[in-house]
This record gives sequence, structure tokens and C-alpha cells, in this order.
Amino acid sequence: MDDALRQQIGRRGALALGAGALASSPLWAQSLVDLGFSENDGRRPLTDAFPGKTGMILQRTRGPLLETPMAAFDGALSDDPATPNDRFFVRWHYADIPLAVDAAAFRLHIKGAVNRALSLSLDAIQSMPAVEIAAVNQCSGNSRGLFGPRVPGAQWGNGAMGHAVWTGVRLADLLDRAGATGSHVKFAGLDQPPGDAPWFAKTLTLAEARSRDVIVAYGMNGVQLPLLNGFPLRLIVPGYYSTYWVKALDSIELLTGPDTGYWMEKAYRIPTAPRASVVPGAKDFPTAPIGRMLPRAFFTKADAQAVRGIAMGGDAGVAKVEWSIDAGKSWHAAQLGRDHGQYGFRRWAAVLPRGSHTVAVRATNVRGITQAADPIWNPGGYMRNVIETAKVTV
Ligand SMILES: Nc1nc2c(c(=O)[nH]1)N[C@H]1C(S)=C(S)[C@@H](COP(=O)(O)O)O[C@H]1N2
Ligand SMILES: [Mo]
Repeated sequence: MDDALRQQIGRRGALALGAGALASSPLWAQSLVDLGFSENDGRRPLTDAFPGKTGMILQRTRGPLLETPMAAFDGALSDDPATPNDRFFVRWHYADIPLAVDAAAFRLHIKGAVNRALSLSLDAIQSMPAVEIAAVNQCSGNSRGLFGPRVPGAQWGNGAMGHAVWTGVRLADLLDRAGATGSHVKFAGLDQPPGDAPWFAKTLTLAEARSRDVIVAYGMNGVQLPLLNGFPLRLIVPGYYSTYWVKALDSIELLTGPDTGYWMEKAYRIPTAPRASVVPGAKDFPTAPIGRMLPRAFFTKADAQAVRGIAMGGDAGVAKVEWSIDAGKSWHAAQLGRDHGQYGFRRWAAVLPRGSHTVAVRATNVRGITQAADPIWNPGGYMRNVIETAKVTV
């Protein structure tokens, strides 16, 4: 692995958030952004108050919900699509998050249905073969604020997502070392629930967990994970919504059956109906745990200078991005930036004819799955991948 990264993690014994950083929201915001919701107020302050983060949209202070402004994703076609760590979104369910982690004392526990229970130091993990993978981390509820009718939960715009290059070890290698048996793998971190609330824990099947692409990461864009993004270790499940990407990961437990806990049985469930969509207000419908992501294309700039953005394929690579200025009657291929791997962002740009247009943009992945214009609805506000539009005069 990268020696500089190893030294950095070894050297920094503990990280701490500045005292009071999480205590209160700013009284006056220097500037407001408007997320443009139709059914509720989309104005939010920008904040620099969180350690390691600058210019973030403040959604909630405790536990922190910080959104990335779309402008932070913008760039020329040839620019690296990685989201800088200091602009990368942050989401914790509970207020009691790790504010300091002693890297020397930290242990990752692998337990339950295993032949050898393990308790691994960061040094032990970093002495295993390292792998790198570029992948988009996207909240299941990204874009929830755009749902109509409104649904409860964090009112995110489109910025509860980011692309990073993650460095770590394959989960399968760790499972082999422990002699994993059973059928499911449950992941939990250092953050603690209030009172009797259930510990935040997510579970994959053993087959999903053994995928080559699933890693336990200690590096993010070439440096150690920021504390707010899960220092010292987090799970990376490329192609899956980030509810499974457990941060400050310290417990991997092999189960002999499905996880019947709150975070799998009650939360993060989607309708089994096509596009995870039901009639607004519907209640009794079959559900399944949320899983794989869908293709999406976003504008990062739409003005007289440039019409461009980023796209993702969801759980497969981006095959094409297309734009339309006639309400979807005809579609034209956008230019694509370099392919940074099937799970990453792909930059796109469009050259439009002169005039005033409403531009629509859609991504199609290599499985042939594409975006649709008609909205979806579900009570969790999950899996929005509706075609985005922007008004522009060229
Ligand atoms: N330990 C822990 N891991 C967690 C969460 C959490 O609350 N606790 N939230 C999950 C959810 S819902 C999201 S969207 C992502 C956010 O990752 P980020 O903060 O690095 O952007 O972390 C996931 N991992
Ligand atoms: Mo999330």
C-alpha cells in the first residue's frame, strides 16, 4: 500500500473535533443556498463550523447532516471527478458520534459464527494486501427534499453523495482470516444510540459481503478517512446505497440467519414495486431492504458558458449520457469525461444550439437501465433518480 498513507494513520494517535464545534448552529449564516424545493423552504446556511469541512450546506447540527453544494462537483470534462474530502457530505443518525479515536488502541472485532474470533489493530489491517476502488457514496435519501408530496426525513437536495477513491483491504480477506461461517454479516461502528434506541447496524448476506469490490477502507482520496466520514475504518459497498457503508467500523459479526434488528427490519425498506414507487400516501405494500443504486445524471453548471455535470451508473458503469431540449422527444449524446471505474462519477458536457431552453439530461448504465421523467414516490423518500432539468440561455 501507499507508505505515506500508512505512516499518516500510524502517526496520528487520535483525532479530535474542536470543542463546541458540534454544539450549536451558527446564529447568522454568511450566505444561504436555496435547494429549490417546491413543497417546502429549501434555504439553508453554508457552514465552516465542522472540523475538516468547508462550505457545507447545514442540514442538521447533531448528529451532523452536511450536504455538498452542487458547485463543489463542477469541473471541466478532463478534471478528476473525485469530491474533495473537505467538501464531502456527512451523515450520522445519532448525536453521540466518535469525537476522538485512539488509533493505537483501536481494534476491529470479527466475531459470531467464525472459526477464529479476531481482534485486529490498524497496523495488522494495514499489513494485509491493500486495494483501491473509486466509488460513489450516496445516501438512500439523496434528493428527498424534491419529493412531492413531502415525506419526513432529512430534506436533502442532490448533494448527499460524493465520489472518492477508497483504500483498504478486501472484506473477503478478513472473513477468510476469521474462518467465517453462517449466512449473514452484521456491521456496527463506534457511534452510540440514545437511551434504549437500537445500535446503528447494517447487514449484508455472506455472498454480498464476499464480493471482490467490498472493502474495509482506511484511506479516502489518498489520505486517512476524515473523522466525520468514519475514521479509522469504514465499510465500502460499491454500487449500494451508503446506509451499508458503516463508519467508524469496529464490529463485524457473522450471523446464522437474517438480521431481525430495527435498521434492517423496519428502516431503509423500499416498495418492491417497479422503481420503488407507490401511490402517494400508500401504506400497506410489500417492502424489501434498500440495496443497489440506479443511474443518475446531474447538472453542476448550466449557464451561457457551459452546460455540464456528473453522472453515475448506480451499480454498473455509465454507458451514455444524453440531453434533450424538446421535453424528451429527441435525445442527443453528451460528451463524456474519462471513465474512473464502473462505480464512480463520470463527467459529461453538452453543446447546445443558441436560444433559451429547458434542458433535460439522462444517464443510461451498461445494463441498459435508464432514467425516467415521471416522479416516483415512497414514504421513505428513497431512490429518487428522476430526470433532472435546468433552464439555460445560450
Ligand atoms: N456508524 C455509522 N455509519 C454510518 C451511518 C451512521 O449513522 N453511523 N450512516 C450511514 C448513512 S445513512 C450514510 S448516508 C453514510 C454517510 O456517509 P458520509 O458521512 O461519509 O458521507 O454513512 C452511513 N454509515
Ligand atoms: Mo443515508
